[in-house]
Amino acid sequence: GGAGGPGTAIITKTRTQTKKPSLYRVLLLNDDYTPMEFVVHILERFFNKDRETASRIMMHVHQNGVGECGVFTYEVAETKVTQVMDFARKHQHPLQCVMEKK
Ligand code: TYC
Repeated sequence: GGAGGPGTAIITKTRTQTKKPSLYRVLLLNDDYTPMEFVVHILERFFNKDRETASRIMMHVHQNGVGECGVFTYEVAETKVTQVMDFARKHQHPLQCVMEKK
């Protein structure tokens, strides 16, 4: 039976929005030249961190080489990376910002 003829069937599955968007970590990488204060400013300006949280993340990156600024959907993460990289370049700092799938 089924609309496609003998041996066919149409199965329709209805579900209420169980698909969650993929999430991406935005990471800052350490380098020897970008001023600590500049990194703290980046975290306040683009990741809405308070000064204390921003300072803690900056020191984590300084000591460990890499650290998480936030977790976002693809488009938002991409925008954050671009904003940070453009701002760092404008101020002639070598700061690197990347995203990775969680
Ligand atoms: N290591 C830099 C310094 O000593 C500070 C720094 C921290 C740079 C975090 C980049 O993502 C960074 N001035």
